[in-house]
Amino acid sequence: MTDSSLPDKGSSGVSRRGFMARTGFILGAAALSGHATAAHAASRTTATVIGGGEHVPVLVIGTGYGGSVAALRLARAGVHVHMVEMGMSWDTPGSDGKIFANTTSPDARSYWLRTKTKQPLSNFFGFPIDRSIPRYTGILDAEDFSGITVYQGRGVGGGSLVNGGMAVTPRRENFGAVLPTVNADEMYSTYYPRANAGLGVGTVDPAWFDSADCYQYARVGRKQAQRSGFPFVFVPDVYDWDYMEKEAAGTVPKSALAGEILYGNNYGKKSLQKTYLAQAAATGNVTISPLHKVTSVSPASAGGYTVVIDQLRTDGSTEATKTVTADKVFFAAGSVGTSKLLTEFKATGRLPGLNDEIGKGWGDNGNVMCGRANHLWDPTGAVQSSIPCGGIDNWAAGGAFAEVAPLPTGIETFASFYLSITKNPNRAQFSWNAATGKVDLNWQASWKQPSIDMAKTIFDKINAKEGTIYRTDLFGVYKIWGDHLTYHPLGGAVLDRATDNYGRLHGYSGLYVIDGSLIPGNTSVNPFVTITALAERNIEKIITADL
Ligand code: FAE
Repeated sequence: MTDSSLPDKGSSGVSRRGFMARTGFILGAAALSGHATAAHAASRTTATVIGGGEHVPVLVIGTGYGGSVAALRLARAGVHVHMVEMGMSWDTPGSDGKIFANTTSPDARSYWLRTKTKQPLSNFFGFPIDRSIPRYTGILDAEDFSGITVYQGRGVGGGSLVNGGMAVTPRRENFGAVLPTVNADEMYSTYYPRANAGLGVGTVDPAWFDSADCYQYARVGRKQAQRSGFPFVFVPDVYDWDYMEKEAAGTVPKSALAGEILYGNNYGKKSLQKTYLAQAAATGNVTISPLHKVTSVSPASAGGYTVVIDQLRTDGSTEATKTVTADKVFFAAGSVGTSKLLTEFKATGRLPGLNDEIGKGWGDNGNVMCGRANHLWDPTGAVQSSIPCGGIDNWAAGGAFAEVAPLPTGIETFASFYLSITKNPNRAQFSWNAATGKVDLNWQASWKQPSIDMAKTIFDKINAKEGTIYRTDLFGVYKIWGDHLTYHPLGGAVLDRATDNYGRLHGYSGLYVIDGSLIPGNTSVNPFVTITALAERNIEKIITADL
């Protein structure tokens, strides 16, 4: 497959887009032994796309963390798994030779069916920075609900394609509030270690960190946190740290040091394509249909479930509608995706026996962003690694854990930037809107105030100590807080409420939830290690008891 199925930068159309839409995807023979290899080596396409009319033992909706764990473990247990993914396969370079667009120059590849970018940092020096792009099934979805924009990855690998790779296990003492019905001893002895190993988690070499230009911003963050009495902690990541050191040395193509992150990393980051999904493919038991979106699941008359799937074109239109049956269906479409499907299916009579917990318990992991303006003697560096590696832990005292995040603009900004995860208690609910035929989420914009208050327990103190101020130019004109968004949607089909204590949906044998929608709104840190560990726990039980 050549590179021409992806759009030219800034072009209004794309050539051979339909090719990807019609092409199936299997990760066969793709398992990578090293992670430094370019992402385009991570997968291989063949015409194995689901045809319609078939019967499959297990169908998994979505290819993010939960779906990938389910696929790998089921496949290793000898079960054939078909994965259905609404996003693209992300295995083919565009006309610039890269699979993924750079954060500083978004193009059609960057956003899911938008004609204008919706960058989380919408402004710079007060000026709006969003730009027009061709509508395309791009990698980052900025999904708007009335009170919040939820950012999500779209494609084979789900959120692992677009996220910062920060792989954080919650502190043991906080776990009881994260997943109250789960045995913490088992999680910390078995499933967190299993998840960390499967994801390829590692930590920056502290000695290299202390000397690397690309972490000047993090060292400034550390110095200022410590001067105000806050602990600075190194945060593990799935980025290949050896590869990053080579990037800094100039011996390999740059990814983290070229500012790649939000729209994909071309090298270095161990997305699920290179870890769980590659291993799943190596079993020979997993097939994936990209650009296929599940629209209906209902009991089949002969047993099992009828699943209706739209095959999408890269302009978002439907090329074909297919119907298959499956003995078992795993919902792994992410917190928002799974919650929307289940809420709709319950309300519209396709799965009326789901219980009243469906759609409830959704939270934003307390996400809020802010920037600070440093003095001229505290430059944060023109070249910043896009991969954060440290955080400020004020969870116990102030309810906030703040990532010291990069601003990879390529110029010196003297800005420190942070994404805080806070103990925001507010929880929203999804509901079916019959008038619009869509699922609504009742999150209110004002519900971010507790997050702002908790983040201020850190940054007001640092500003007072340093004699500095908040940046007001990153999220609008004179707007300090990035309080309109989340990167970390959680909940909507909460464990032991909408499901049993292992993700089996109440009311329907053979239907499971295995993604972030199981977690009731907050993980106290970045969520994907917990999503992966919980999926490892649940699938082990399901394989033993149900298959
Ligand atoms: P997810 O990974 O979202 O996968 C769901 C998949 O299902 C997606 O590929 C969807 O396209 C697909 N899908 C949805 N609906 C359908 C449908 N109807 N039919 C077929 N397919 C469908 O779910 N977390 C961290 O722990 N550390 C970080 O550093 C971090 N940084 C982030 C940065 C950004 C910009 C973003 C957006 C997220 C970040 N996250 C981070 C969050 C993390 O990626 C997220 O919690 C997980 O990806 C959620 O995993 P799930 O398996 O629940």
